[in-house]
Amino acid sequence: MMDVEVIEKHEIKNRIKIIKGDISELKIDAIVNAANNTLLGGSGVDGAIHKKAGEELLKECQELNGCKTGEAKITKGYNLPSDYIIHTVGPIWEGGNHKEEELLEECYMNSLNLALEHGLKKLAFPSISTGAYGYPVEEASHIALTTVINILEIYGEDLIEKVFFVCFNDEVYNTYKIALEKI
Ligand code: AR6
Repeated sequence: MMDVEVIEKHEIKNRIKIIKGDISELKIDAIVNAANNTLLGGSGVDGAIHKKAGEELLKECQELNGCKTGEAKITKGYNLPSDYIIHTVGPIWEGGNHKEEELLEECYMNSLNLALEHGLKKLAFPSISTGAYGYPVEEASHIALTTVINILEIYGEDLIEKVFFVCFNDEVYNTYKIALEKI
């Protein structure tokens, strides 16, 4: 027989879905962008989002005055299928002793808080910091999942219904799957 704690954890895990694909093609309340401090676009997921959303996104981003590492800002989705984009800036991996873990946690927390403030119940994250910023995906996936699970324990399904983790390739996808099973 499962105890209450196990059942609760199982229910929270059901609100998380790990999928493979291009986050810019997703139609959801909000997608999260792994941006940089300028918020003016770049390569990777940031490049794909800006390209698909169009010039209007860049214009709105120019008004935002950048974004500090670990913080998050919201814009409309423009030509994307999704309604909103939450831009967050992950830490650059510098070996692990430069507050990387804390800053990565903040990215997930601040993004979820912004979603909550705007009444956005379904959102999707890319694997923040694990591309150009070099954060090892095994560590990053564990941080991403545990941080989100802890927040979903506080905010019920009526507030945050579903969180998707969108993995761009098999390696990232498999790492997230294994990380979730271990929690
Ligand atoms: N959909 C989902 N995931 C993607 C996509 C996509 N379309 N494209 C790439 N990924 P990265 P970072 C994955 O480099 O490490 C930019 O230049 C990718 O495989 O996009 O946070 C910014 O402007 C990886 O698993 O973001 C910053 O300067 C993950 O997304 C810098 O890169 C993150 O890779 C941010 O670096």
